[in-house]
Amino acid sequence: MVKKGVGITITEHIITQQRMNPEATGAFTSLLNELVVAAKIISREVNKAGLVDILGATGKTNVYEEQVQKLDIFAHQVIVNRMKHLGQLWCMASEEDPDLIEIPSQFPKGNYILFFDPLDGSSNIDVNISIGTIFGIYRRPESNSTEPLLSEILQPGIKQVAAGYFIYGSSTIMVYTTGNGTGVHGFTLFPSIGEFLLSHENIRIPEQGRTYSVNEGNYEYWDEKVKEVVDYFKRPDKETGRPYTSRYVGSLVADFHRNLLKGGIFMYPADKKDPKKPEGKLRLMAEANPLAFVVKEAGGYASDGKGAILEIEPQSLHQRVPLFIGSRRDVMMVEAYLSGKIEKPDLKAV
Ligand code: AHM
Ligand code: MG
Repeated sequence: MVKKGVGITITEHIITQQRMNPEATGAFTSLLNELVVAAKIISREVNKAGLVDILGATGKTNVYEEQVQKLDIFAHQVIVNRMKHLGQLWCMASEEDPDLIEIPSQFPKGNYILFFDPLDGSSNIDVNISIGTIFGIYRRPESNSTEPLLSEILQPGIKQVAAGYFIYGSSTIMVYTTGNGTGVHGFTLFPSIGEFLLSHENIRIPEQGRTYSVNEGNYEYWDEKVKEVVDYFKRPDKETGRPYTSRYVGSLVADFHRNLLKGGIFMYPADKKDPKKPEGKLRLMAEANPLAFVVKEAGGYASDGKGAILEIEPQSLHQRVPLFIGSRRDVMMVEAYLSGKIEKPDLKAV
């Protein structure tokens, strides 16, 4: 990994990127900057969590007899509160809110739409494993509507103008891209100065990985083809670098980040575990689309097993989708097999 340019702050970077776009107004810069502030606040709370036992169900008290809030609800509120007054957003949608989040009438509205998962990996919050915030930004479609309409807000992921995530781990890192060949860049939070500094410039995901990430506890709930493809990654074969190593943290952001840097494939297939979730667990708008946008820009690929995640026409705000994401060759092979283009899993066929 190239680690150069240390000393460039995220703000500086966003401004430089903005200058490359002649139509840019600065609106986008202020939007991203405010998101960074929200993430710093979330990061501080996440770091504090183990110390003050802030965790627990909403309404419980912590060791100091203070009213505590679930950390994911806290993160949701921080983002909504910081973003609503900016004047750059047309509306927002969060994984923690069933409805569209409108901008209160006392604040001006803008031309961007923000989708986010405030604290992804919620099952890992209280066990000190990395969790994250995921975001995807779209432009408001041209229309005469005076209020946000769901039918206009729901756009395919390919229309995102920026996407990324914050990972709260051994360090807090922000990874983002504005697409269109501008690259994927990572910034590490230096707590002593409170700034994100460029640490991972122009991240490229390896064409093929050596790692597969999936919750294999669901094996018996998968269809036969998914079982077969996972078995394939485990079967030894020198030529294609198998068996792959298994790595599954259970925080999408953490699993994705590792595979982005080192190569690999993350899978959350559809399963028969819960009849209410026939498409698997992950959400299209707040989770799959932003990471699909990032991975595409880094040279990778994301599929639902039939086609590109970024091309899916969303039908609802919280729609779930099977997700196969990571190194291009690995994901292409899985898609080719699951969609019937090749008869058996075979990395040499793609
Ligand atoms: P969440 O948004 O409620 O945290 O759920 C999403 C998380 C992902 O981070 C992770 O990849 C997945 O759920 C893990 O699910 P499972 O425990 O079923 O493997
Ligand atoms: Mg999530």
